[in-house]
Amino acid sequence: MNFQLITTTAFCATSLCLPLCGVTLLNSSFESSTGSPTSMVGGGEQWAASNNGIDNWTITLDGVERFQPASFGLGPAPDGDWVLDLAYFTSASGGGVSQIVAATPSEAFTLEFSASTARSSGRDGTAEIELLIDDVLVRTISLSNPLATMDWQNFSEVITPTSANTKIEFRNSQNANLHFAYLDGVSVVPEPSSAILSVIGLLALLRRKRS
Ligand SMILES: [Ca+2]
Repeated sequence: MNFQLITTTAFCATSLCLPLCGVTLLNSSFESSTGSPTSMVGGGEQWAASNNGIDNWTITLDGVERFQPASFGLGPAPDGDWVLDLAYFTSASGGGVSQIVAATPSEAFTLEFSASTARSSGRDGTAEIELLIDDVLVRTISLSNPLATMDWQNFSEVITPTSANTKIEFRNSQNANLHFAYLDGVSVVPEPSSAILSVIGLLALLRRKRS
């Protein structure tokens, strides 16, 4: 394979990744909701797990908080206007969100997301965000920020699905009175090798049809 073909293939993989990779995460930035939050506390929407109104996501453990950081003078959200605090209100047992995505077993993809914590309002400036795939803990993100303002960091994790329906869950299992666990900008990116192999297969199929 020469350089031009590699370049062309990589371009096609990027251009065609959505229909090829088949992994789509909906409302990945938590911008939309349906219905009314369970309560409003300090200007933030409190969504109990029993009130599953954050579109396309299932609220897990006790619940989550959804709010617009700019309205609190905390700066912009990494993506859109809204973010989540997985440390739910005054819960001592945690909060989270999950979504089941259609995937191709063994076709790896990269999960990207932004996370932050802050030290204010009695919270100590640390937090742990857990990433679970199909209910199995695959990574714990330890956050630390001595400031009262948000300090967003970007993270990524390569996921190799084992089933056609892969459950992605983010959660915080700490005492919400002591931690902020902010999450936003979740996205799915196909692994280049998978995408390129898919494009190569598609090109081969087209060539056979023409011959
Ligand atoms: Ca957002």
